[in-house]
Amino acid sequence: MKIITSGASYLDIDAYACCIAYAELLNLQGIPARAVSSAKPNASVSKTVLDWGRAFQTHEPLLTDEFILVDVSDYHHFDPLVMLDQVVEVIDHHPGYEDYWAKKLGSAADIRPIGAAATQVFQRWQISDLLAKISEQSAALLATAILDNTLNFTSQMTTAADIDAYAELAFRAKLATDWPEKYFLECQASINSDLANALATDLKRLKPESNLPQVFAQMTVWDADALLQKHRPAISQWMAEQGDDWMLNVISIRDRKSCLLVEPELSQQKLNRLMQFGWCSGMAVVEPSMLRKELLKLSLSVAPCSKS
Ligand SMILES: [Mn+2]
Repeated sequence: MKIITSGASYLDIDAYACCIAYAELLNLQGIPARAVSSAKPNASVSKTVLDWGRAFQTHEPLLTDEFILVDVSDYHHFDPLVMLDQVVEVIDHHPGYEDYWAKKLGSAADIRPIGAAATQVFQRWQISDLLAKISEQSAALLATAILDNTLNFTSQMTTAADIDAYAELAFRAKLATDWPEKYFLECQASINSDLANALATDLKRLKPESNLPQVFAQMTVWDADALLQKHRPAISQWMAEQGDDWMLNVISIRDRKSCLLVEPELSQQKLNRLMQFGWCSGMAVVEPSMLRKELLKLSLSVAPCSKS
């Protein structure tokens, strides 16, 4: 059995969509495969998305299982059900582990800079000549993952392939033209209703020697100013409880900007080594918006922080 899974701590819409849509494709091709995860979906898996009703499957682990990882390639963060030496395929768009997997898996490692891993999975559907048979739900999931991960096509990571994939998938899923705005407003509503959970389920803990703050949270909303106006004190307090080196990237789709909330001086200094920021009372605005993986990429290109 091929087990399709992703990261350990939470599932965003991209990981969620890739697991489900890729399992569906392999099953259509006659390959036994299941979407399985120990992690819970985060705020990017909005209410309407959950209502599409495509849930993960349960699975009793067998020694003969093989693992396919989607939307993650850093093996420190794999779902705990994964047996590392039985990983047979990796599909991801995060930087840092390309060489490791290329050596291990050759062409079965598909790790490249692209807006969404969902686009990579879409391309597998396309190549398979089975696209006409994709379920409406899988098409809707992949399309929404592309919207989210490309920040409604405003991220610098967006490629022509992401735009083409969305057009094709949105058509097959019969998504309304106002779905992007509706989707990001739903994500914002979900964050508003449970702030601590939203922060905890899009948070990455990075190594101390990394050139980025050790606690790096991110959330994507329609209107970041409204969110921060309402919740800034609570957010700052929650983040400070996670450590003394932290940042939060609040991506505002409507305004095409990132609000970086970075209160510790040390954390601001780390970021200042990567690019210029105009700090103003613990915050800097970046236009156009930036994703965590873009900052990660920048951080890999400068010399490591000294471990003093
Ligand atoms: Mn992704």
